[in-house]
Amino acid sequence: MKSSIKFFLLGLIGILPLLFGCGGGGGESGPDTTPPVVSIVSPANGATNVPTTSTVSVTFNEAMNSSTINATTFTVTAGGTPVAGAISSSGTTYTFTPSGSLATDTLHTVTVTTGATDVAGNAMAANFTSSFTTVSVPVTVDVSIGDNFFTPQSITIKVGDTVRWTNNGAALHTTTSGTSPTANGIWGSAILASGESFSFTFTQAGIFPYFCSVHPGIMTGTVTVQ
Ligand SMILES: [Cu+2]
Repeated sequence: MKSSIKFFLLGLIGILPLLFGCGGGGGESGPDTTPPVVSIVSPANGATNVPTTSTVSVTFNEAMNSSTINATTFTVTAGGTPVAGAISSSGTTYTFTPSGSLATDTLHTVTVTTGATDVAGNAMAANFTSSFTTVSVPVTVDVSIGDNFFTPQSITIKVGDTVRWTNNGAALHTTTSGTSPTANGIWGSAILASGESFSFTFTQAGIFPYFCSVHPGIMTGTVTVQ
């Protein structure tokens, strides 16, 4: 009898660690209940002069159920009218590629609805919206060169527009970018005889002073590009 009690006690000691030990591993987390959010949108919200060949992409902060990101839940509208296109994905980024060029000079709205869910099935807390405006149709604006002035002296154009200077005077003149008398190399015509023209297309916004290198300090002008 004594030996059987001893074996029983030894056995009890042997299983104690199984009953009470090894509890410190922990680290298991509860189910994912956090709504996903759009962390990056391209073009950026409020962007202007967006090329009409742009695609539109949204990047989520976590893995999504890709079947829930479709033509119903991820849309682009132009002036309220849906834009036709296809959706593709790479990682957590979903890209809308329009079927054709976007409309020019138009406010576009990007929407991702709460129908989009993450892989755990959590919907976005609210619809995501963002907007951007496409470039306007480029135009050519004329500036007349006289003896000795530019007319109009100051003009305001949009990104993508072209300025065409024409020498309507009798003397020789140039149009040279920079603050007179220092050229900055953005553009510079050859010396223009009467009747000759020079054109330059502005691809960046900014304020661009220029002058005539034949008559520095006398002939200056400014192109403001928005
Ligand atoms: Cu001049």
